Amino acid sequence: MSAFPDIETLTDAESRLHYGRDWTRFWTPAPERVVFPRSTEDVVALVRWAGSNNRKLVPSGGRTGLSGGAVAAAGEVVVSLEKMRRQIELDAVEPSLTVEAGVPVGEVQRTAAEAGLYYPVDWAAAGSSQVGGSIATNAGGIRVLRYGMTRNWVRGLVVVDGRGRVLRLNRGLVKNNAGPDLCQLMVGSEGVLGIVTEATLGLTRPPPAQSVLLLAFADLSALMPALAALRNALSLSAFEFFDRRSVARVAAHTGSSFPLAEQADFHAVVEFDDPDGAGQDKALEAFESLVEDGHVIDGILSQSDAQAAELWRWREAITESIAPCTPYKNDLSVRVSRVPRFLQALEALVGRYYPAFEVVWFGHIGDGNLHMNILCPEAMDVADFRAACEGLSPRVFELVREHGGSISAEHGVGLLKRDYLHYCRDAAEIDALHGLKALFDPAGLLNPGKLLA
Ligand code: 2HG
Ligand code: ZN
Repeated sequence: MSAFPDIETLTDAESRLHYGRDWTRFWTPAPERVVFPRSTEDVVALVRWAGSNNRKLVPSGGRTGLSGGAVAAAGEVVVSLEKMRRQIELDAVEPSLTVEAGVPVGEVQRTAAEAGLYYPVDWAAAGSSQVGGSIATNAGGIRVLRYGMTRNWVRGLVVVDGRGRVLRLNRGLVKNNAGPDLCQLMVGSEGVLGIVTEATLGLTRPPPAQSVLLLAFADLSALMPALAALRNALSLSAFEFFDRRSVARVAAHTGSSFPLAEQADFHAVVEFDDPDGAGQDKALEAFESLVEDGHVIDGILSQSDAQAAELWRWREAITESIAPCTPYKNDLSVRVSRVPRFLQALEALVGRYYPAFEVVWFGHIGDGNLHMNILCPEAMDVADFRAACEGLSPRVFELVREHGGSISAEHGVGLLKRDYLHYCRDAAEIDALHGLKALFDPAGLLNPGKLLA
């Protein structure tokens, strides 16, 4: 036994509820306490204390996760990084920004913009999510098509592992082939190998002015030909699709009316470079030929930044619009070339097995990533709903396996998908993951029960 280090702590019921959960609502938060380290050394002290006092630690950022990765439902100690909010160094030559883990991702984006630079990883919750969490989950978002996931922008990390070691990984280097890359190993490791306390993030030049096309599709099979045609014609930064139910939910939530006259089952928001309006003619030409081919039935092209932002809202507001329905989330991916066949098979499966539920589809189809949200009927008990969804999940995941895909394209495994990991990772791989866990966290102090059973 050792004494608790001198670190700010909250134990009141409200704080334990607040910090003990993420955006998922399937578990009852029950942490023992919430602690707020202010330095890497504090985190080391906490890991050592946990090791000698038989405690488990749940690293916690902005808790905007959707897989229960930051849930503390079993008496754990929540380690909130939110007081570690220093921006350490902006290097305009690299260019890169080094920050503590609790800095919100939106603040990274703002700091970059103020310096005439750009941090391109972006998603609806970027403003409230934190750098450490975005790295632990390898957050993706709406511009992966052009810029990739968070991991593409991580140039260095400071991590405290489950042995209490401070690992200073890659130290901001662009090229570093001195052996395997432990820095990238930590990205997406969901807090089970170590707690990120500092990060160096690469920045880039901002994109030129951009415009947005909102399209209505004849049917699901029109999506991929449209993506291919628009990719040829324009310099795309996003191609995000959503279905008719998403539109209805966003309309009800925001009180806005959908700007297209033609109601369709599927839509996409397409963002492209449009310096000095040079993309407009090309976009119209591409749009017209998609209409001629019968793929697209209606569309609108933004004429100002404000209108582009309005069009984006139809995609970005989906998650918040459906949140009150306690959605059971599926975050699936297959290789882009396999998307059409996969979507067809999934559509048939959903029609057959989910007739009692409202299923909302949207996602980053250009990355092969589909979000399928099943909404809890108003009259149904949440526990019964979850059990019903879990009963059906194996059918969906079997399909994912058949198509060589992943059960978690970007939200991570956490608690929600842990028991399904074998649908996309084989026994040898899962065994290797357990080996990594034993190497970095032999006593199992960090984020127990997440990712690995
Ligand atoms: C998005 O793409 C996020 O908007 C959330 O990944 C997806 O709510 C979801 O299922
Ligand atoms: Zn997403």
